[in-house]
This record gives sequence, structure tokens and C-alpha cells, in this order.
Amino acid sequence: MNERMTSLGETLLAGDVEAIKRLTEEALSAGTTPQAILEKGLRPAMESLGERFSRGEAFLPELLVAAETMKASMEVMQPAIVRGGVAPKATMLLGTVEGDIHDIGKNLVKMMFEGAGFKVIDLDINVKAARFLEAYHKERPDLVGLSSLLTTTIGEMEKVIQTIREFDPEAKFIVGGAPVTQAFADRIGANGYAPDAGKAVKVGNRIIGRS
Ligand code: B12
Repeated sequence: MNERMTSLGETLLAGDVEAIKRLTEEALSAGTTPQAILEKGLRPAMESLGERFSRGEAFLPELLVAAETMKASMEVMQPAIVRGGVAPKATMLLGTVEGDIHDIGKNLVKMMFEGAGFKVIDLDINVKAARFLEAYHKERPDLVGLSSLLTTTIGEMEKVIQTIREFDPEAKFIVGGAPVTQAFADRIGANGYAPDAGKAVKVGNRIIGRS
């Protein structure tokens, strides 16, 4: 079991899509739950890569390759997950704010949260505050993640927070993107900020009171 988990993690980091599909199928056939594959195999590997990325020891292409590989494993597990193998830990609504079309960082954040067992509803890019509110209303997520890469659009984050809090004063927000700082996040009333995808899950878990 441990050996299997180690090789899943190593294969994720090696970015071998075919091998991860095969290993995931083998693990499922051997009776390993998707939860265990995620928590004991994929997530530790992804977290260690996230930490190396935070320290500047790993780079964007490695993260993107690992993300694709993780996606392949998740696709194999999807039927088992749908059957109830993994109860999502929490739900997150995520999007890049209106006026901004950057999505590479957001997609990495999504992938890290999915790796940690969150169900992520991705509203994509250039998302209006009204659209965030509509989705919030429908999905009642535990956490809302806002991304912005432009100094001209980070103000939109405050608009989204205010719009949703009018509907639910308890709504929880995590914000990020290159021009965003902790001071800015505090000023606009976000519950947390993370400088990169590697640290985002820890902050997100803290915000919603889970570990
Ligand atoms: C790639 C890129 C593009 C691509 C985007 C492709 C895509 N699919 O995303 C394209 C070419 C389309 C593009 C367009 C533009 N871009 Co551009 N772009 C970049 C570039 C080079 C890299 C961004 C990136 O992907 N970084 C890698 C990812 C992994 O990092 P990241 O996005 O910062 O995300 C990490 C963290 O910020 C954090 N994070 C991000 N989101 C979130 C969310 C949450 C909730 C959390 C917790 C964390 C978090 O975690 C991520 C992962 O670790 C940056 C320069 C730079 N070095 O940042 C300029 C940059 C962001 N772009 C810039 C500009 C000006 C533009 C344009 C306006 C250019 C133009 N004149 O048309 C347009 C914008 C159009 C629009 N309306 O949005 C400027 C912004 C300047 C500013 N201060 O506002 C930058 C800084 C370049 C520069 N130095 O001038 N761009």
C-alpha cells in the first residue's frame, strides 16, 4: 500500500500521464479508495511540489505538468468519486475577476484545492460580481477564491466581496494574484491571502476552520 502510494506520488512528479492512469486503475482494482489515492498518494506529492515552488526551487512548467498528470488520475477516479468514494471536504467558488483574463495562476490554485479534496466550481475568467453572486446563491460554497493579476482590476475583488456579503455577511474569501498583498486583502475584508498556490490550501483550510 505504502509502496503504491509512493509510486503514485513519484509518477505525478515525473508527469507520466499514461503511467499515472495505469497506477490509479491498479490501485482502485486493489480496493484502494479514491480518498486514499488522493490523500496518501497524490496530495503529499503535490504539496511538496507546491512548497518547492513557493521556495523558488520548482518552476511553473513542473507545476503545470504535475497538474495535467493529476487531472488524468482524477479522471480515472471520477466514476468511483461520483459513486461516493470521496465526499468533498468543502466547496470553493473560484474565478478571475471582471476585466482580467489571466488564468494560469487561478488554474493552479484550483488544482491544489482539488488535490486537497475540495470541490471547486470554476467560474473561469472575466467574472462579473453579479455572476459570482448568482453562483454563490446556487452553490452556497464554504469559500470563495478571487484571482486578479492586474493592478487595474484588483479593486473588483472588493466589489465581489461587498456584493456577496450583502447576501451573506458570513461569506468567506481568499484572494490572490501577483499585485495582491496581505495588507490589500485585509483592507478589502478578505479572510485570507496566499502569495502562491503552494500556500493557498493551508490558508483556505484555516479560513474555513478545517485542517
Ligand atoms: C501570461 C501573462 C499573460 C497572458 C495570460 C494567459 C493566461 N491564460 O493567463 C496574456 C498574454 C493573455 C496576458 C494578457 C495581458 N497582460 Co499579462 N501577463 C502574463 C505574465 C507574463 C505571467 C502571468 C502568469 O501566468 N504567471 C504565472 C502564474 C503561476 O502566477 P500568478 O498568475 O501570479 O499566480 C500565482 C499567484 O499570484 C497566486 N494566485 C493567483 N491567483 C490566485 C487566487 C487565489 C485565490 C490565491 C489564493 C492565489 C492566487 O497563486 C498562483 C500560483 O502560484 C505576467 C507577468 C508576471 N510575471 O506575472 C503578465 C502581466 C500580469 N500582464 C500584464 C498586462 C498589462 C497584460 C495586458 C493588459 C497586456 C495588454 N496590454 O494587452 C493583458 C491583459 C488582458 C486582460 N484584460 O486581462 C501586466 C500587469 C501589470 C499590472 N501591474 O497590472 C503583467 C504583470 C506584465 C507586466 N510586467 O507588465 N498576460
